[in-house]
Parts: sequence; C-alpha cells; structure tokens
Amino acid sequence: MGLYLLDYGAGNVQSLANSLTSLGHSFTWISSPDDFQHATSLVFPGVGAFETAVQHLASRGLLQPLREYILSGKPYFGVCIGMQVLFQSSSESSSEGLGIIPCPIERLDDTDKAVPHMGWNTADLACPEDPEQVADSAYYYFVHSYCAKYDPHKYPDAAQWAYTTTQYGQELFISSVRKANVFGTQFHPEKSGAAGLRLIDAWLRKPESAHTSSPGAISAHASSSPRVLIPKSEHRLTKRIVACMDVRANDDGDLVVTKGDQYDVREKTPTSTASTVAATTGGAVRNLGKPVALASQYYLAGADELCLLNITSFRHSPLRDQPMIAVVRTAAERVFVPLTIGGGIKDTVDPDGTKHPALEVAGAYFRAGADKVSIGSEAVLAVEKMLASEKNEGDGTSAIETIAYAYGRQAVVVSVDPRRVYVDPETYDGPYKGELIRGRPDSKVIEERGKAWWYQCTVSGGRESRPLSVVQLAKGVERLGAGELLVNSIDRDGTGLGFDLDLIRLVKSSVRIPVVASSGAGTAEHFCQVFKETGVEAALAAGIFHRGEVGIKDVKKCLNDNEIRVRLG
Ligand code: 1PR
Repeated sequence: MGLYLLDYGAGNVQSLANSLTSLGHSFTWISSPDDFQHATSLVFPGVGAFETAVQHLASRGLLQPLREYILSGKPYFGVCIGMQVLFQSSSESSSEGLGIIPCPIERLDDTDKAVPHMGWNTADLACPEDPEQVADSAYYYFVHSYCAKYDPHKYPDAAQWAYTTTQYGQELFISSVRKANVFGTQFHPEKSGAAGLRLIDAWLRKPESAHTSSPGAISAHASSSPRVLIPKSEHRLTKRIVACMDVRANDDGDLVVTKGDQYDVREKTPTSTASTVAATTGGAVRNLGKPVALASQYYLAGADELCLLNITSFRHSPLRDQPMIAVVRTAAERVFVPLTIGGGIKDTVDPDGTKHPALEVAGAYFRAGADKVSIGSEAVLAVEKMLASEKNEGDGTSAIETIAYAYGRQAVVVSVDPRRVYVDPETYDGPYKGELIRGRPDSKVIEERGKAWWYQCTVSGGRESRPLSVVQLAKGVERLGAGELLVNSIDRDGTGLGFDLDLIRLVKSSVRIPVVASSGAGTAEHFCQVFKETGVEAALAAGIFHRGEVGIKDVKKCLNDNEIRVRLG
C-alpha cells in the first residue's frame, strides 16, 4: 500500500513518524503535489498552528491537491491540525480551511479552566454502537486551544461528522470525526501511549478498501438527525505526572542524568574523615543514570509526560550539542507520551559568528522528536525587555513569540527558577509588597517562621538573580504566548520537603495557562497535597523517581485513592 505522510514543513511531526515506525508501518513523505497521486492512504499529523499550517501548505502548492485527494474518496487520517484543516475556518487564523466540514474552529473559553486544554481526557463515542476505532473509556492526549464546538442546533452538518465528543470544563467539542473515507482526531494518538498506538495500528491494518469511498461521498448529507449530547457536569481531564531528567555531561564527557540539591549537582566534597573511595568521587557530577534508558523506564511505568533539561546548555549552542540532540531523537523513538526538551532555547551565535535564531534551535529539537520546548533564562530576559518597552508589549522577536507563532503556543513551555528573598514584613516597602508571602509561626521550615518573602527570578540555572518577580514573569510570558508554566523552586529542589505550595498557588492564581508544579516532592502524598491545595494541572519530580524511592505507579495509586483523577495502567 502507498502510505504517505504529509509534513507541511513547520510542525513537530516526527512523533507520528516514530509511532508508525515502531508499529512496523513504512511510509513515504509527501514532498511535492504529484505525490498525492501515488498515495493510496494519507496521514496528516498537523501539529502546530492553523495559520502556519495552511500558509505553508498553500505556499508549497499542497493545499488544493490535499483537498482533491480527500474528495477523491481515498483513505485520510488527520491528527490535530490535520483534522482542523477539514473545517471552514479557524478563529486562530485569517486563512480559510478546506471547507469540507461546514463549521468554524473556535477558541476554547478560558474563564472556567486553563487553556490550552493540555493532558489526558476521554473521547466519548457519539454513537456508542459504533466503537470501531476509538476505545470509549481510554484516555488520549490532547493539546490545543481551538476546537470545533459540538453544537447540533447551530451546526447540524458538522454534528453529523462527530465520531467522538470530549467535555472540557463546560464545553463539549468534537474530538474526532469520521465519515466515508475520512477519519480525524483532535487528540494525539501518537502521544497517547498504548491506547493511541492501538488506534493508529487498527486504522492502518484495516484493508484500504474498508476506508475508501466513492468520490464526493463525504459531501452527502446523512438522513438521520444527529443525537444531541448533553454536556457532562464534570470533565474527565486527568492530573498529569511528569518525570524530569536534568541532563549534562559528566567529567568524562558522557551525558548523564544528574540531580542537584538546590541546583548543586556535584557530590559533596568529602570531609577529612571520609573513606578513600568517597574521596576519589568527591566533587564529581552526580550520575543517576542514562537519559534514554531512564526515559524508556518512566514511559513504561506510566509517566504522563517526560521532560529532558539540558542544564548546562547556557555554556554553548544546543545546535553544536549533537549528543543531546541524539538523546532526544533516540528517546522519541521509544517514548509515546509527550516529550519536553529544555535548555538553551534562545538566539545563539557560534564561535565562528554564525547566528541561530531561537526558532531554528527549537526546530532542531522538534525535528528530533520533541513535542514541546521549555524556555528558561531567555523568557526572563524577554519579559524584562517587554516591561521596559514603551508600549509594554512584545515586539514579536522573542523566542516565545516566534516559536509560538510557528508551532502553536501549546508547544512553548516556560520553565522558571525562582528563589525566595526573605524580608522583614514590618519594614519591607519594596516593589513586591503585594506579592509577599508570610511564614506561619509554626512552620516546619525554621527560617520561614515570623518572616516574609517574595520570589525572585533567576537565570543560568540559578547562578544570576534578576530584578523580576515570579508573578511578573508568569503574567509576562502568558502575554507573550507561552502555553504552559513549569514552576521550579531553588529553595525546595532536591529537599524532599514537598512542593512550595505558597509559590505554586501564587503562580497558579496569576495565569490562565496550565501550570506544572516542580521541586521538592519527597512522598506520593506530596502530589495529592499540591493538586488539592493549588489546583495545578500537573506535578513533576526528579530525585525520588531516579533514586527509586517512590515510583510513578505509587504516586498514581495514592492520587486515585484520594479521588484525584489520573490515568492508570
Ligand atoms: O535557562 O533556558 O538554558 O534552561 C535551563 C534549564 O535547566 C531550566 O529549565 C533550569 O530549570 C534547568 N537547570 C539549570 N541548572 C539546573 C541545576 O539543577 N543545576 N535544573 C537546572 C533545574 C529543576 C528541575 C528538577 C526539579 C525537581 N532542575 O528540573 O527536576 O526541581 O527536582 P526534585 O523532584 O528532585 O526536587 P535555559
């Protein structure tokens, strides 16, 4: 069979290619308009932003051939933008869609929930008697800010296309479509673990004739009127558990997963009473395993997402750091949940003077298989620049803005490394008065008692403090276009004392985008605590997972026992 994959040239489509390869399906990339004629099945993993996708397709002369291919009745499977492009238009863009489904794509409402809708949710069959492809109770991975609202009164023709619907907050949207030769999912089966791989495999293993229809069959109107689904009172989006690997070269030049205590990743220098063995290892970079092996292990253990942070990237350009790119590539071939890559996502200049914009750096990671990039230091500097500008807005050139424009804001995470600055609550009269947290007199952390503090942003892995608070940063990066915030805490990192609930609550209440709590997890109960007390969408840990003290399954069991929705199995 002639299975082709459409890459419009600016989306992170490697993940879908990896899933096909792992399932044993070979494919050819569409590289010119003529290729559509050779394709007997077509998958369009349109990850990214609607505007960029449609513009790229049009500029490469692929938009009209794509439309003709779909109308010809040959099998088509679109993922995310690959599904959205079937619709009339998108409020994300001034470009028109293919107009095959007569309904617009609209922005999700963020007044009652975080947007993007990011994480694992269910896809409920619109016709339960037709469970051919989607498993009714399975969780699939969603990441999008725009959707086709399920509204049979307003858009009766579009409702006829609804194969599954998904509830998020008070909104019910079409999460997959199916009609004649066309199948499309808003969620990402290639990032949905075993359930997603099963769905892709089932579609591909069916004879092509079963997905083929007569030309124009998709335009036919169904005779029956669609069922009117009533939104559920509660959505089924799960809380996400993220395993994070801080990666750097050790003193022998090998890339290892390391873990700091408050960002110090070297073994403690031994005292004079230490053994000779300890003395020889003192000061070495702490080595907790190999990045690809650990990533595979956490995927199999049920992690909902993985994060690889190149923690010394500020020293050189990531594009010259080929071993790190190779790590990402190999990990992405084995891991079928979202993979975030961070470290050094910024404009860089090689020693020979060659400039690489942040967009190019991110593009290299996306092509290697990353699903999201995480921006640290550069985000702090971009917000400082924005706040100092006359108009108090971004100028379109920052890493956040350029990457979000090309790949969609859901592909841009900002990782913030705040540190507490303790002040005397009675005398402090500085600019962060409104953000002060007051320590409880009975706090377990002695330095908190009777004190107050604000959270200061740092760059270069905590080495330099900047004149910016975490609240300013959170609000600033949301305005610039970040899709998610990863909130570390230098004070809690590696301590096992639990997440800094004051910090996480403060950030969560400052933004509408999803927030990932990080730093300080020491027990499974700490995860329950952070979800219950702050409402964050995800929580991340490193040390306890690397040292095998608490497993991902233990965390999920604890959450499930406490009636916090998680993806089990
Ligand atoms: O500034 O864009 O180049 O990005 C650098 C990235 O590397 C940032 O995301 C920054 O947080 C990270 N980083 C830099 N130096 C260190 C270090 O440890 N010396 N690691 C570092 C940050 C924080 C988390 C950690 C959690 C959970 N590590 O990654 O995994 O704190 O730890 P725990 O569960 O063991 O407490 P740029």
